[in-house]
Amino acid sequence: MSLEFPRTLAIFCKVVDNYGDIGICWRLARQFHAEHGIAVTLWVDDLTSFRRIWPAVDTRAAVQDIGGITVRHWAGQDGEFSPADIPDVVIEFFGVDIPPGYIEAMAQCEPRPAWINYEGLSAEEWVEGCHSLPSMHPRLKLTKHFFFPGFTDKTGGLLRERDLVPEREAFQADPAAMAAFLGRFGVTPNEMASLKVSLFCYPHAPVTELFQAWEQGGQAVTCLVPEGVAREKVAAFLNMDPHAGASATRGALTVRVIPFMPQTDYDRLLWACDLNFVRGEDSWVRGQWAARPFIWHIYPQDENLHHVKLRAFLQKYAVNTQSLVDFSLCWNGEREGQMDALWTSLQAELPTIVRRALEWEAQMLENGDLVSNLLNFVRTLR
Ligand code: TRH
Repeated sequence: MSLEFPRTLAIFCKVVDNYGDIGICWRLARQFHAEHGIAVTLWVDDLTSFRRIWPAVDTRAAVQDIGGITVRHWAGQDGEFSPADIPDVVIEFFGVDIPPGYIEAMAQCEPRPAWINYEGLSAEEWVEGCHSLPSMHPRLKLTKHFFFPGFTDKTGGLLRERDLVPEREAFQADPAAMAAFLGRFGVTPNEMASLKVSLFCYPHAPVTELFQAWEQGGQAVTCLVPEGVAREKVAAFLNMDPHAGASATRGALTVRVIPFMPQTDYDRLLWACDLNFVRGEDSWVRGQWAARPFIWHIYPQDENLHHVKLRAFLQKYAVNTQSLVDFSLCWNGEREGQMDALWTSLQAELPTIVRRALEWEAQMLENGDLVSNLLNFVRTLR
């Protein structure tokens, strides 16, 4: 265990829906522990969703050790806690309400723990102004600080493990390794020569229109869809139940349903494909670290607020790649458009978008990695 502050840390995670909340919290927990030797406790209320991205999880265990990290099933807001139970750093993910008894115990600690509210990722300008702002507890002698991931050095930066880029570069420099990885999901040598696309989107994406554009297109496309993604539209194309292993070819398009895989394998899927459709937050960030073109399907919010967030990101990312902007706005229902025409323009600009992906990576590397930035920040609070 690290002798340096902080030595202990807890993360509180509530799974609102889908997999991003636990996906991000599990990456955080693993990196704090593996790269900084911190004793980490992850409180999570939904072990079944957790198991989906990490098969080693025991969904019945109240407490379990996974790779040196203590995972506690967060079963409610009750419970008595003492200062001895409180770590050096407490992270509430996406503003979840930590059990009142736990907060009472935090206030009895001398010195107080660092209390972090880990916020969502956005490219909107206001984020820089809110990053690291304090918030005094209305009753107890406690101060919480807001910590925002982001795309500039006036934010917390992006989650990125120390070995992520070198590991990816080694994998992408090894065609046999990529063929072997995709071969596990039935991808044939012929399909390895086609345009390989991974498709991770929400059910309302215009998947049917995209499949039609690919089917009638001039270039062979192999689309890999994790089981459960866009079920109805994939089933319609396959004309069968879209279970893992199912596949069909029509025209220039082959669709293969692949298993929902452990998080580390999902990274390799992004690295082995030529174009990735990603969504939400965590796969969006992994898509940015894959050095490949990606299309982001943003998590829908009321009153189309998500369109503001989408445009803010495209403004920063899709510089001089108008086809990427047009396709993304249509993919997110922000603009009508002919999918076959939008696809033809995007396809023509893919080489430019690959170069943009590498430029963007170099830019994001300059901001440091989020976990190191967060640790440097909490050290300034001590
Ligand atoms: O699952 P998501 O839609 O999660 C969303 C977002 O996090 C959003 O911000 C949040 O508000 C909403 O949930 C409630 O998309 P995201 O963020 O990409 O998370 C998916 C996780 O699933 C990510 O960690 C990668 C992982 N994954 C696997 O481990 N294996 C797989 O096969 C696939 C497809 C994904």
